[in-house]
Amino acid sequence: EEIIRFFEMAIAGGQIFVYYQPQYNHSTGRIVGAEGLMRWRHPEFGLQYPVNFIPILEKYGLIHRADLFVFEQICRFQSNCPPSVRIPISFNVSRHDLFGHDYVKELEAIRKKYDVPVKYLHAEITESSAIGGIDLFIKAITQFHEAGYLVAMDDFGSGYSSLSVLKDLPVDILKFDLQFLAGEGLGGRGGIILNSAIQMAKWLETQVLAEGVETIEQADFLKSVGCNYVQGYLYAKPMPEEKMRSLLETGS
Ligand code: G
Ligand code: G
Ligand code: MN
Ligand code: NA
Repeated sequence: EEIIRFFEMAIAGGQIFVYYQPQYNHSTGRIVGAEGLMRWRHPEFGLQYPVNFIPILEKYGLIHRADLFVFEQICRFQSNCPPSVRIPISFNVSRHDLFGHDYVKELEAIRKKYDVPVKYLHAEITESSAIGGIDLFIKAITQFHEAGYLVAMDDFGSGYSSLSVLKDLPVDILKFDLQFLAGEGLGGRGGIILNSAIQMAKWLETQVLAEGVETIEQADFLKSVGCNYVQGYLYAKPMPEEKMRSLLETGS
């Protein structure tokens, strides 16, 4: 009770907000999308990143409330964005959002309130949270698709049963996290696996986006294996809403 009230106050006080990290087509240099990332600016402890507070929100049953709030912020951003420069923005879905909620219905009510076309909102589910209960995700993906949302699988390759998760979850976009190579260059096993996974995604007619791209070597490798969509510090760090808006409207 106490902590729920505390969190509502954090939301009401503007402490919870969204950063945006652009995604690029590096063969054209154009921004093709962005990911919305939750931030918490605590009056005492400063800017907090999801690793530090999402587990707490999950533990206290607050992540559902938080994710709906983030989704609403993204919808508001989209509704204020001139249609000529609008791009799809992805929102993260926790497995807790899907338990005991008609989540897609809840999202749809918010989206309609802001009158944002569904093609400008992409759902992101994390591969690792699908393990140990895939039925929930199959059902959710079906509902997302019926409502017209594209679905991305986040952190693909970082879990331990990527292939079986991929087989059962009909996602539209695979996000490869280059962190899974963990310092190892792209010349070794990691590069071979990444290259093969990219070709596999193409056969599955699934789009591929590499995230966590930090170096020119990684970018060149991705180009050479035909992975055109990228997100990472090499291109742009997550940024505040105003900065993202200006990037879209003026190009800088
Ligand atoms: O922004 P950062 O790279 O620190 O985010 C780390 C992770 O936190 C992301 O990969 C994502 O899994 C999770 N995350 C970020 N924003 C949200 C959000 O709005 N909702 C949920 N459920 N997870 C998020
Ligand atoms: O949802 P997901 O966990 O994929 O969110 C991506 C996280 O990774 C965010 O917290 C973001 O701040 C972070 N991130 C984005 N680009 C890079 C990068 O190039 N390198 C590293 N180490 N982290 C990144
Ligand atoms: Mn994500
Ligand atoms: Na990720």
